[in-house]
Amino acid sequence: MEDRQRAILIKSASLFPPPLGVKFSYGTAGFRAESSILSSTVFRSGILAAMRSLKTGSLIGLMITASHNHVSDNGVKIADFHGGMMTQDWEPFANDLANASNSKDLIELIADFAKKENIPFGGSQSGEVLLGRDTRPSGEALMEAAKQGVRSVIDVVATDMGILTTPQLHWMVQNRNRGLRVTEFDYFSQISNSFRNLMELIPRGTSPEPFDAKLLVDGANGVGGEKLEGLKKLLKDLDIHVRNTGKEGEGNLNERVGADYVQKERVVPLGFGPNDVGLRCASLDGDADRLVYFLFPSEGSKSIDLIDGDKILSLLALFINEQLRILDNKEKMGTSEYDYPVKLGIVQTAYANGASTDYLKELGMEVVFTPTGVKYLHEKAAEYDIGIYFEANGHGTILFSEKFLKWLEAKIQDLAAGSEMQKAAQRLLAASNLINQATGDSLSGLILVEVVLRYMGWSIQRWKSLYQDLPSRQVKVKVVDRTAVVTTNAETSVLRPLGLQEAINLEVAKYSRGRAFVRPSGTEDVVRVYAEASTQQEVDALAQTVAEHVGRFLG
Ligand code: NG1
Ligand code: ZN
Repeated sequence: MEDRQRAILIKSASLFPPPLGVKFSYGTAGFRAESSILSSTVFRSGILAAMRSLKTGSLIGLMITASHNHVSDNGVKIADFHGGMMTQDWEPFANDLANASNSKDLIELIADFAKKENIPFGGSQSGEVLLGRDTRPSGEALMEAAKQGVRSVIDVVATDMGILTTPQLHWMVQNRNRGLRVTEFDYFSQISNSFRNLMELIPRGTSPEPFDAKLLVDGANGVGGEKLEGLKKLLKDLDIHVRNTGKEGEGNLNERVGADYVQKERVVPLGFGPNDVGLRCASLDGDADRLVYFLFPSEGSKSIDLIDGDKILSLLALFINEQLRILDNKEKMGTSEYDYPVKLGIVQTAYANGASTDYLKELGMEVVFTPTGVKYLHEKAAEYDIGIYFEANGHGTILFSEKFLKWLEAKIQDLAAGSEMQKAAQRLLAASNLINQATGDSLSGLILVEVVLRYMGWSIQRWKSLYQDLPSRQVKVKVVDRTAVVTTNAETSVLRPLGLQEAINLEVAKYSRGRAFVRPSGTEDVVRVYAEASTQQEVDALAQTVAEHVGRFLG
């Protein structure tokens, strides 16, 4: 590293001293912490993103958000050149950077890593980092810290995109690196144009009942509601009403609102009431990368009927499968030339309701499991021609491989105009343009769900009855050191502390259809407990005793 670069880094790093005695870890979704202790980590993440840009010769993204967490928290994560999460190979370096206790150690770490990775500091290569933030008040100052980090690497520019949803930033990085225009208008246009294409491909007169266009959306008082207000102007045919938009007087970010609250607590979010009984409702999270639907079943009821990520996944899988079935009709095709063995894969985590997995498997689909965190699900889904992944909490998307899309485009040209097969191919192509190919996105996901429900002619009640969820319960246990829990088998069994898994097994064995697992959260200082059983009473008891075991083993 040349002297000029070293001097710039030393000077700027001295403005962002790290907090004493805090250990940061690049977890499920980057770094997260109470916002007041984050500026050094965000500044250093700016350096990291700039180095990644020099290394890859591409645009890199940096997002400042703590998603569904409390408004006083914040976080930072890096979007890699393909628009997905940063390569896991760089996570140890990210941790070292965040935890370096002084500027001197920091510069040495940077110099060593740059040498090892052949990062051309001050060479012919230039770089760029695209930055976005959610609506958290702490975001503004943290954005400045991130920009200073980026700019302290010579020849790397920082482009501030202001307030964005997390998926918008990922989408922008992916598409800019493909040479496309990526303003917010481009993002909205792509969604609305493919929505229109899909609407035109809905067979007329097939729906058994008139479709209720009205949709109520809980924006979690975050960035998603405001963006949806913008997007919906381009969407005729949908009657979207956004609540909890975060405007003055509407309430606080994620406080008794939003997808995480609705999914975990199963209660009506603020802003919804008895007048909404029976209506189709959806909930976004604070940075708009999660989506769940819900239904307020009756006036007196406090709880809701939840339609979680697993059921969104099932609906989308049915739709995709149906189009593939139409396309694969060999008799009508009369030729084997089209007989492309499309591999459709479904990716879930251990949090997926057991009933959803059974349902998908009974339909003959290939279902695979990964650990929690979209970085794992996304990577797995990308192995298929069409990979559909969703976490139960509503974070997910459908990935279409380049190879499959090329094949699809060629087929659309070849197939008879207006034929059922051509329409099926067009629907798949439109769906691939609609739903975010970089990461799970509540806005594009919501619009795709809406159009698929119309295609199916389904009400939310019909959708809900696809299968009956097994009663489940999630609880959090506060512990001194969550890293003391080490898991294996896609997080379904505990290796350490010794004896904890045996204790869980004994509890699970007491219940019919019992299942339980524990894992350390990657975003909060807790150990999470998940349980399933055949009745709510049983599952509550199971979750409770497992939580007690966790407390005892880690106390
Ligand atoms: P952690 O805190 O690691 O459980 C949570 C979610 C993940 C993922 C990340 C990122 C659950 C149980 N966990 O991770 O699925 O969405 O946040 O936001 O919902
Ligand atoms: Zn989120």
